[in-house]
Amino acid sequence: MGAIWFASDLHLTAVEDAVFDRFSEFCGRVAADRAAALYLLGDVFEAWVGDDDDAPLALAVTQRLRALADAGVAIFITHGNRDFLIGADFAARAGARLLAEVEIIELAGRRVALLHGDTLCTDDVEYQAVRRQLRDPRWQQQFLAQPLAARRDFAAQARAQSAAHTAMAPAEIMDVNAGAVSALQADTGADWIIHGHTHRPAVHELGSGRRRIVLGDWPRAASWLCVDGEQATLAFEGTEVLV
Ligand SMILES: [Mn+2]
Repeated sequence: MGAIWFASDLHLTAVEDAVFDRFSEFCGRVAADRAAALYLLGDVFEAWVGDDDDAPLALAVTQRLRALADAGVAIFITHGNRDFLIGADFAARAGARLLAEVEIIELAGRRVALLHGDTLCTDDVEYQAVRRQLRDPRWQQQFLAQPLAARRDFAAQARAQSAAHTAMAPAEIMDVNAGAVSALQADTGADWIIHGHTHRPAVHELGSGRRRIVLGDWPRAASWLCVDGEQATLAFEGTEVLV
């Protein structure tokens, strides 16, 4: 069986951007590896305003993922806090499956919990309140009913507000809450937790062989976890470490 690849927080903004080239290269690598699966754990896009988005970026990412899917790579997408509006239409076109907020998979005999990671950042009370509003199906329905141009304006505004909040909030509340991690671990019985969102790539030992693996953000450098049989490699900030 081929390797299983994980990535998150690509925060793609435009095809002209260098990060898109990084993503394209990565797709080539995953294809050449004859990977079994690719898990994208949220914030592939810096913003997603609806599956009817006809911007060149949306089309280009659809093509890249579809090519992988056609080559036999199973593709899975978790919603991030930026691209939580990715829907069934996009997934179908890209040949991908949308995952639940927390998904449990088995990986080399381990029980693994996959999630974007924002739900673990419970110290950021202001963010969690905004999140509740944005995940409300009625809000989403109303938003998606607006013309594409209005949705793009809203997304640009939300990004500016989010950037201002990130700049103002104390660093520690932007990271995961230890209690939230313990609760997830207890609820799922996971040996490994894999997530992104915090842009703090690392391997945290949770005791008794349990681990929390955090993927890095792509505007800084390509970051991925590759699990190939017994071997797992985490790449971030230009280095690769064995997990
Ligand atoms: Mn995020």
